Amino acid sequence: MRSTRQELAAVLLAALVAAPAPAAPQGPATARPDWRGTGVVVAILPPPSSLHATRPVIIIRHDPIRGLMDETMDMPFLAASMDLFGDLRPGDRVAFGLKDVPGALLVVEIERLGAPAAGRTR
Ligand SMILES: [Cu+2]
Repeated sequence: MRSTRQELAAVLLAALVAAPAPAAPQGPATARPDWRGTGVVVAILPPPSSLHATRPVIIIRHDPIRGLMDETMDMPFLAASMDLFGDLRPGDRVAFGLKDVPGALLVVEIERLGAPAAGRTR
């Protein structure tokens, strides 16, 4: 879809200019989210992936995020560490927090809402 392609491009661009993520996993307390949203996990891509060479990427079909994006869309977000994702799998409904950093939106916290997705396939 057009908006998804544009956002993919935006993430790739952002990846070029974004400062390196802090390596130390200090936890979400050190990174208060600027935005909070809900949605469904579409894919989790450990690095290296086609979307980023060194950072984990999660694609979330996010609900409208008031004040940020009014549409539901599939959108990739960068994360500092795969540890953030725990045992999340595609199909899981999640609540997440985003940190607005120069040129990118980072997922800084994410949790499953309700039971794991039914019929998950690895
Ligand atoms: Cu979006």
